[in-house]
Amino acid sequence: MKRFLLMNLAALALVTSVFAKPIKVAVFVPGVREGNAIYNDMAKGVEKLVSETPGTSVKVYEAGFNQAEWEEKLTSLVATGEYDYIVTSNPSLPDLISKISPSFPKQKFICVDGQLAGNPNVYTVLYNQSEQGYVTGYFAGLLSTSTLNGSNPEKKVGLIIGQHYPVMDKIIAPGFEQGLKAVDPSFQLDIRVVGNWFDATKAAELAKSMFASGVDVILPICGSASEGVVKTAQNSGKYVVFFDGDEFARAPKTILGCTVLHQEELTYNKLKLALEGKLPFGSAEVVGMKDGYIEFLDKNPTYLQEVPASVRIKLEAVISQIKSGKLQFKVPNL
Ligand code: RBF
Repeated sequence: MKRFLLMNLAALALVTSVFAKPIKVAVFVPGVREGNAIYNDMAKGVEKLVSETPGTSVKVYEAGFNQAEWEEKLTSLVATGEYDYIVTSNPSLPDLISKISPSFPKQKFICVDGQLAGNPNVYTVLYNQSEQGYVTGYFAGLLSTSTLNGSNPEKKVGLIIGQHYPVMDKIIAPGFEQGLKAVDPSFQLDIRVVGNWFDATKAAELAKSMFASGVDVILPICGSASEGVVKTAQNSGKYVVFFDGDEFARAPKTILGCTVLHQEELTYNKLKLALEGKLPFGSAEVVGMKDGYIEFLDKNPTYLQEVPASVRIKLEAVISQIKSGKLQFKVPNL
């Protein structure tokens, strides 16, 4: 009887090793992938790792633009109990995760572009967007004061945002403004709000009125609504600088700079560490230019052709100061 039991146990061990439980990952997109580099790149990072890792699978769940539904949608996803890891990206997600996590103590979460320390089931990594804002603002200021045809003498630059949120109000916008004022302290930053992350018509109207008031460069951080800003800038002979993704191809003579987040690589690397049992759950990390996760795309042909050398030289000096640690930006507490 004992031998029979042992044989059965051995057979069971064999079966479980051959049919090892697959590792399932869900990507929770708080919005939609299309037209939002930050979300599309997160999903691409997970998909790439899963395609390279036998015994893993991924489901991408798009929660849409109605933020009032996100908590319920995330709770339903977690409640299936199917996923070993839920990967998401957004500074507002840590609060939702904190609400949900106590009811599902086995669920692990990885949140990029967010910050939460102290929950052993949650790992977060925030970008140093003080740096990203500063570099982009410094570049926008240099463009606005340059010899380019579309630049005017007014010291006015614009920022069009989807909505107000702490990372924007405490980190990105102040960083951008600081960069502008490093070019000339008399610069004024004109901030306008679309009210959502998709209304390109509204964003176009805002851009039009800003250009009419003397703005010559706009940074749109408003998701797919940015299309309205790009089109208006093209029609007005003005300029756009971008955050998050490589957007040059959308309008090569209009979009003159992109300070990107390497979100695909960041998501890939952190999930890989989790699968290897090495991700420090419970901690909140910050990454920036020095780590290679934020980059101003200074090798792009549009940038090299369209932007005057005098601008490029000044900008590159600032970038190398940041990379060497000579110029440092601390992310303020949220
Ligand atoms: N950024 C996007 O590109 N698309 C979005 O749909 C989007 N939705 C957001 C919703 C909330 C509630 C918050 C707080 C931020 C959102 N962001 C979105 C901004 C994003 O997290 C990030 O700050 C910017 O993409 C700049 O890197």
